[in-house]
Amino acid sequence: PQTIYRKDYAPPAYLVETVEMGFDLDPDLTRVATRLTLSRNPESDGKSVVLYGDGVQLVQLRMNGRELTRRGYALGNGVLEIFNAPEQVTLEIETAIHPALNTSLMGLYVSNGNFFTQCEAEGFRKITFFPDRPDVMAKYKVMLRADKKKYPVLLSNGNLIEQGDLGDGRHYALWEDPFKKPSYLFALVAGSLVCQEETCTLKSGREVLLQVWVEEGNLDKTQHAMDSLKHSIRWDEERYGLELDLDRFMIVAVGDFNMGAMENKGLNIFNTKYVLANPRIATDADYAGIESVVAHEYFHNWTGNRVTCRDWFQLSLKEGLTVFRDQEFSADMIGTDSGRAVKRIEDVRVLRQAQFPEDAGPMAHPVRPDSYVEINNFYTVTVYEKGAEVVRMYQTLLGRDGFRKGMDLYFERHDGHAVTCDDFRLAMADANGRDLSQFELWYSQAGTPRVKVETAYDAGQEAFEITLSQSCAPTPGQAEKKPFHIPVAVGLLDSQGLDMPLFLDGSGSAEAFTTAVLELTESSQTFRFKHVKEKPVPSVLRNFSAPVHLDIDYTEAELAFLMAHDSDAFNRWEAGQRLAMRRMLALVKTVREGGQADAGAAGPLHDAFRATLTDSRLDPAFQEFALTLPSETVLAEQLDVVDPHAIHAVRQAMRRSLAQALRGEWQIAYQANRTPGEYSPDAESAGKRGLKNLALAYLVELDDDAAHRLAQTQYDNANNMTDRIGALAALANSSAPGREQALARFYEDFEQEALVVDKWFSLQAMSRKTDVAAVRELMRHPAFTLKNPNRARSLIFSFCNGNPSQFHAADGSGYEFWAEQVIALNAINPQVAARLARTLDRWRKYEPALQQKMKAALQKVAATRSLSKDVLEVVTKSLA
Ligand code: HT7
Ligand code: ZN
Repeated sequence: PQTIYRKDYAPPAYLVETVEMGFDLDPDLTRVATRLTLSRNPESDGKSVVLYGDGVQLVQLRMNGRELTRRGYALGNGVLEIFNAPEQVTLEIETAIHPALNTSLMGLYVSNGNFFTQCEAEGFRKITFFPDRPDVMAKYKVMLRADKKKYPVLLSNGNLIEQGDLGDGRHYALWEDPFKKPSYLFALVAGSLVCQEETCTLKSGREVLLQVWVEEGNLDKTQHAMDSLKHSIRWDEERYGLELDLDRFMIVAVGDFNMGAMENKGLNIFNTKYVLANPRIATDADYAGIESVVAHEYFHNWTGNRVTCRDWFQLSLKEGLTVFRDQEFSADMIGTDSGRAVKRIEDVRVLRQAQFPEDAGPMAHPVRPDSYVEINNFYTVTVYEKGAEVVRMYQTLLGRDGFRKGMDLYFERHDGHAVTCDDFRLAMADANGRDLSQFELWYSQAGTPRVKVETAYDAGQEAFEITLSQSCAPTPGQAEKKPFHIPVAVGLLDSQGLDMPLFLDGSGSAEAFTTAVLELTESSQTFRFKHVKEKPVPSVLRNFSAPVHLDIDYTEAELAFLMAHDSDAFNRWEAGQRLAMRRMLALVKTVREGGQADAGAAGPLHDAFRATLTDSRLDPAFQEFALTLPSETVLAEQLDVVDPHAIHAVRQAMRRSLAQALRGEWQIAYQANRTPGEYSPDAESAGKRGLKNLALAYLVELDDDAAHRLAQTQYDNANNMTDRIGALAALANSSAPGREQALARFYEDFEQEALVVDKWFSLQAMSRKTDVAAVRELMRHPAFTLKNPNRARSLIFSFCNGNPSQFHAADGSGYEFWAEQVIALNAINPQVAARLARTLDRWRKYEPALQQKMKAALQKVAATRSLSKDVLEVVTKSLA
């Protein structure tokens, strides 16, 4: 397959002004009539109109009123080229498509009898021939016609202009979107749906209609999504002065969806997982996920839709920025300082768990990639989460006010246009009178930089020096890296654990502050603090001020001290993680050398954990994170050769020893954090439930009768899904006599709720008791299907990515299973298959015996006939 390069970007030869579409909707054969008005682009000297089509049948093609013969155009490899077209062109295109056969869930497809579209990134070309690229922005008018009984609701972008009967049992609706948009933001929905609607008065006084559309029977699960939407609207007005520009904003939930949600202009389409919630079916994490995804899609209306991407290499322009905005929104919704810190910890955990490994593997790519084979493979944690970190660094460097000035200038310059990551950076620089040219390297260089910290204290001079040195390992195609511009936030703690006032030499500021943002721009730099009265303990990279690995030598005593005293909550958490990590890595080494995973000697860690667990001043949500050991994936990242079984054994031993040593404290925490009464998903209650369920999970590690009874009682008495699933997960990992019965009962109680059945599959897939054979058995369950992405993810992905000790079975049976599923999914849904294909991309990091078996599984997939370019790109790059 062809590789597309960023350097080859050329503006389109023709721009589209208006798009009029007529859909005659039928699941078996839908006809689409499209009329485009185009004009030659003064920025291009091309003379051909270039349209893309993917799997669509061309029924008719007319230019300026005349049918085009095969001499006037060429059609091949998904490209329709009309040669020597005049300056102004009207094209009439008729296509035929087959929505019911479309299992890729891209373009127009059918889910549970209703029609939906998904056009990002290149799905519009599965509907009609079109210059389907984001720098072609046009105004759309869309006529939908369909059977009135089966499809009473007909929705598209913008405003409803007209609707009525067609007389033959069919009806129509005409929609007009007043804003220019790229084709990837086009959407239609047709079917039997119901909605919750509310009006909302904007700051300007304008009234808008908000709707959340779902299948019948789900109206008792839409309130949280609606509330989240209203909060998002308010927040964007207040924080960025950005108002909703439409009179009507719709969210529609669909059960078959490749990703989380899609920001189509005025008609957001969502995976049901990110809309439907009530206490019976949704956990605290689900509630938080809905709030952040609703916000994310809403925020795209400005960062993505009003200002969009010039080409798909710029994807992070909208995604990194919008993730940053949704992260800040969620933090503000919690409202407390400790809540903000917990949110930051959560986000950094995702980064370390998923993005750092990606950045160190064969699929590593810059935030703004240089090439791709299949753009769908680049909706990655690097583009999204590292992209958000890059945006956050502007705010760290420029301050909140400076960042806001940059945002204002960005919209002033680029509203209504398709632009690049450079345009965003220049807006930030110009609005603040700063030179941010070196900052560009965050977009163009892949890999996670390493920052090494060395310190020296001179008591006589009362000076403390911090030397920061940076490096970055090679990544595919990038052997050498230039130094990044890295903001490193630093504080100094005195012997009481209090922040010292900081006087940074050369800063020109006499004002004392307690956190300094050091700007590391060279390979190595020394920063000198004056008036430092005693030897401090430095707190470095506060609030995780840059997405880097930090090499710093702390003693165990210093880590325990930071864990207890640092005013920066993120670094308090970080100190605990370092302490645990150090102990666990030492044990992994012992196990690898044939020793026992004896975690009993972890005295300082037990003391530090006990102190955190029993400190009643701490926020329970913070305690939960601080008392959770680094994950097996994060541990694996620290090792040159990964032995997943040794890692698993050590983490388990450590959990058991913490359960044993702190048994009484866990029991007290369990009781103290009950949340009796009516369920509420607010952060405070959710934090308590989180800590209580962590206490339960530790206690059940002891696998004794008392713990089994505690879990069983919690299961029986739960009035919400968080507590129910917390208890069930604990039971599923135990040898409790009631384990099987609880699992069976859970299924019976919830078999009508697809999202809960997903949880049931997922929980079993990730249980330590579930091996490959058990997963195969679960696949035979009548509720299992590979065709629904949520269901495939709940069982297959959960097992392959979330159950390392079983997936990496020494006989390679997990890898054989993985290959079979990638191949099966490839035929159904290449995008989902390619996601699963990523599971083995770090095979070279594993111990040789496993490596060999992983390689064989990858080769098996690579050798499969009719492999999609999605999967082919992943396995080829993995094997390279
Ligand atoms: N911008 C949306 C991306 C998306 C997507 C991409 C490819 C295939 C299917 C998809 N569904 C959604 C989601 C977002 O980041 O907001
Ligand atoms: Zn997005």
